[in-house]
Amino acid sequence: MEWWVSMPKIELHAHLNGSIRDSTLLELARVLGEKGAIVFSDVEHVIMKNDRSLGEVFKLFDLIHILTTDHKTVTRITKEVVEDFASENVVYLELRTTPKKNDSIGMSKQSYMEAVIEGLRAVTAVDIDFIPHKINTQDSLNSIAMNDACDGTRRKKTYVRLLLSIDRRETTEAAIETVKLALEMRGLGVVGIDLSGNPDVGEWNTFLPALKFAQEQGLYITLHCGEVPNRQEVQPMLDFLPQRIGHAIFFEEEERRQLKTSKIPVEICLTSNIKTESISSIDIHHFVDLYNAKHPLVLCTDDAGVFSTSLSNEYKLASTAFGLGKREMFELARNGIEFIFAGDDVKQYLVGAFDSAAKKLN
Ligand code: 6MZ
Repeated sequence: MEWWVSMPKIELHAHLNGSIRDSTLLELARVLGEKGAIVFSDVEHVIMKNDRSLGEVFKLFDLIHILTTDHKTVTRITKEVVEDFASENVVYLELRTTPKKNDSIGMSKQSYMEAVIEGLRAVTAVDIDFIPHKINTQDSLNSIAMNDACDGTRRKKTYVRLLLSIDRRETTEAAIETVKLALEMRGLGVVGIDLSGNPDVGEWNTFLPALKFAQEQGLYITLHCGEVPNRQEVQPMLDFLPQRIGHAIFFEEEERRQLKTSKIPVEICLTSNIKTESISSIDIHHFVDLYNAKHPLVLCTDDAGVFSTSLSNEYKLASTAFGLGKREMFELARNGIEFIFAGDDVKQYLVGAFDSAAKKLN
């Protein structure tokens, strides 16, 4: 496992509230239990349950949101989630979360996101770079050179960028509000929009106006696409030409052909797909077909907390299940640089970070 942890990695599909440590969820549940807001023994086994259907996963999210939705807790979980990814050498993290509004505690979508940003600022274990700024290429190369020269004495650095999620339960107006917020928060590391939530709920046309607006304004877009069979949706989603899609499981032959022609990168979440039984067995996972076709792919965790996984574990799993060696897995991770929603300066830094790791790991 150690090798998979020390390999630099890029995480592009991680939901904040799905990535919380079990220990934190249990602690939050205990506190709410003591206040009489919930019955701790009722929720304990729900949190600790291992395998869940996709439907059960969304029920769990409703519970998690009860436990986490106050500003202080949002800040805490953000800090912990980022530290956990950084501790396994994730050098670039795109974290996505659904901005939430809760009048009873004075929370607006904006104040929710401010609490997230507060969490990024609170990270102490590593240097977090989340504010986009123009650094020239020479600076970037110098910074890698310094990293190498100091060899371990310099603090580790992780880039973080944020995606705002539109939940499929939301109305068109609510979705547009999220896009407007993303535009306002561009200077604070928000780079794009994600469409997620229970795939059995809502319709593509409800979100299309908000997504079009986001696209026109130059925000990057990633869509959960084909997580359940839905013939009305996959085609229009591909026609929309998002910068990336997540999952891409239930595709008809023609849709898979269109995907391959379009070269839209796919965020692959192996453990999530297996645990929710969207895919019955790993050896029939579409990773193999797409990988063999040299389609752009990136391995991701989806919900590291909910599915008890980590990005290192996803790489190890793919290596074992598909018979790929460390060199191929390293290349796969490195190829992710091309699909990140960040500028050339960040890409340049990451190329340097992978080059320098390659020297040490080989
Ligand atoms: C679709 C998912 C998901 O946004 O509250 N989410 N949406 N498919 C999945 N596959 C398992 N996993 C998570 O994080 C939790 C939210 O992310 C979305 C759901 O909308 C969930 O409520 P945030 O931080």
